[in-house]
Amino acid sequence: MKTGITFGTFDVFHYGHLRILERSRELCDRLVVGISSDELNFSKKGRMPYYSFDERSRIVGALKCVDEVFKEESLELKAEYIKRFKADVLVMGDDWKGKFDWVIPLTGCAVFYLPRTPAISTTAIVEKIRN
Ligand code: C2G
Repeated sequence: MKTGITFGTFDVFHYGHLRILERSRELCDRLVVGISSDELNFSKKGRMPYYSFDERSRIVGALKCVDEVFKEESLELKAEYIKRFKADVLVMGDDWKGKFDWVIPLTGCAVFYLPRTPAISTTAIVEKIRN
């Protein structure tokens, strides 16, 4: 049983989020997703998410390709999370390319960075709605 793990805020859920989760699930038998806490999002992006942690974790947790969700409190705890869920593969969008290779020697977990889905982002969606 190969366990995959990925992380994100998944705010204002969109197609790019869906595609990374579906492609992550193709690389494993069971997919666990760390949903950034509201506070972690604030530290990453300088603002609170539009959707609360509860809403974001409920939306992602409802997806057929996702088996379990949990709260991601810090980017630095990745090795602990990988060990907690016994993940064999970490999958992230390639905007993070190389940023999480440090977990490999600590966990033996493989790391894949997959191409981002072009031309879609939470920021762009919010801007479009605003205008
Ligand atoms: N993503 C994508 N294509 C997009 C937008 C996002 O493939 N058009 C991917 C990102 O690369 C990431 C995932 O979707 O792998 C979640 O994106 P965000 O919600 O923006 O999460 P992020 O801020 O990248 O947080 O510990 C890592 C962080 O929690 C990741």
